[in-house]
Amino acid sequence: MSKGESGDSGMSIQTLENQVIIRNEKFIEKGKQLKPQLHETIVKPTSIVEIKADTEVIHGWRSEVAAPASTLANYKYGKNDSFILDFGDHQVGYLTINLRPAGSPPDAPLKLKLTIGEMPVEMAEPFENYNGWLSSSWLQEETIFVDVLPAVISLPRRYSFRYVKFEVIDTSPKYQVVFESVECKAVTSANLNAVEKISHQDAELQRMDEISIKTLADCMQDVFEDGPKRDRRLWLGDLRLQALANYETFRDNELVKRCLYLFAGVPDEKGNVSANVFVAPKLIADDTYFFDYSLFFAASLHDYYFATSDLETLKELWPTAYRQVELALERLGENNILKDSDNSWSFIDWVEGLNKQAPSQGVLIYTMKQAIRLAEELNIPEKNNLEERLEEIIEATKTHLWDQEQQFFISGSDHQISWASQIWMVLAGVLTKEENSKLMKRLLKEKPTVGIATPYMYHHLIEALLVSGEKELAIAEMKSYWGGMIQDGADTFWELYDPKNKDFSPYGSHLINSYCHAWSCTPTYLIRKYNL
Ligand code: RAM
Repeated sequence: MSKGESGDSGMSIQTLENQVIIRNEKFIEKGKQLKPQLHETIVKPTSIVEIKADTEVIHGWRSEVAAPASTLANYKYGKNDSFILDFGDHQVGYLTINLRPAGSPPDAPLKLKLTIGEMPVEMAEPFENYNGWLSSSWLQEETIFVDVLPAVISLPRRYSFRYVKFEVIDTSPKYQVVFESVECKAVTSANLNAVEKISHQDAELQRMDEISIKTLADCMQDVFEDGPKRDRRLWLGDLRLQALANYETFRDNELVKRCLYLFAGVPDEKGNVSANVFVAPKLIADDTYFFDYSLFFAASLHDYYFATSDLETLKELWPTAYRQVELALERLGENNILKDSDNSWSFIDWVEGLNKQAPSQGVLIYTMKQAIRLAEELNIPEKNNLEERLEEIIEATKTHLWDQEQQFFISGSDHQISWASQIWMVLAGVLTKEENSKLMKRLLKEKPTVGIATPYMYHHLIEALLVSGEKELAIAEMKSYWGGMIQDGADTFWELYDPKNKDFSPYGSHLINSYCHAWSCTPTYLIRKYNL
């Protein structure tokens, strides 16, 4: 049974009361064996900064250098004093603070508050005011009591940040503290030396490539995390895009393999793989299932196989991939069109009011084609069944979802025309290349109101333009979107970005957004794969 609690965006949180998981210990063990080593680097802050209100910049807050970080130990801090350190770039890691007292012997503990953030806004807007629908516990902060000084404090939690605010809540009237040093032990499982450097003649694309790689590296931990600040876990939709970017850069194929085995290790009783898994305290499938994300298991296996030619893994994981397609086909009505229901059965994008029917039908066709390619490699009879079904489904899609008069795909009982529907139908190759190109141009010109909310869906827009042969348009869109993020100060690419509404968050507050997010890392894939 499934219950839902609605968030602001109309998507609902899924909770299942009687989720049954069939653990495949062999797969789980394989996933475990592939656990990566983390590489550690010590990073020091670059500056002491002040955060200034500025209506011209994103979120209304700008960081301004006040002094080099090397001068930190020149200052003494007492009750109600504070300062902010800038580490110069995005970091994922563990903080160590080296402190000594100044003045009389410390006659009371030091009470210190830390606020750790990826963006200036996190330093400026109090977390107490946060009222979004995701847990406030994702906001990174600590209150520490230090009984004995001098002290070296190594904080146990891993943070994702560029800025750290130190607020001395109290020392005592008799002493102050000096921060001798602060450093971060940055961690990643990515091997930066494995990436082939490119020097693009277009500086903007070069910068986009570099930031994408940094974004991907910071998300590459024990697994491909979606965001090292939030949700810090393995999501299938994110994995698919990370893996594609990885094949063009780090080529850490073992990490992709590990993630595939982890998903395949914990299906439900029907064989459905969940939208995301937790890896601690042990491998646990979340009780969230999305139509599109489950199918992306097949897509991710397809991409993995064609990147690695690892036939053994393909053979072992094929039944899981095929099962996702079988289950997806069960959702088709008699007319071979997916049954629509409330908004959260399929993810597609965070855009408000998006009907998921047509874009999901596109995802189904797209992944069926990939499954057929895999069946072909395996030389198995499933190929013919899939091909027959595919033909009927494409036929039905053209008959029921293509609106001849409006020249757009429509979705749901309200015949919604969304960007997502056109994009997924183009990626699915329902129409010819020429028709796709016309459709994409019409989309960019007419700009239907149900648009795009995430870099995730933007990735698909760019790829849809590329497969329709519209390279110039793809580059222009990439530059205005990811380029816009860079202009707005991105060190790593963000989970959400709406150039027209830069405070946008589907969670009710931009404070909880993730500013280093897996699904935003794909410009490097697009640039390298399509020779942009
Ligand atoms: C959010 C995260 C995650 C994504 C899901 C569907 O919670 O951004 O990356 O995959 O949505």
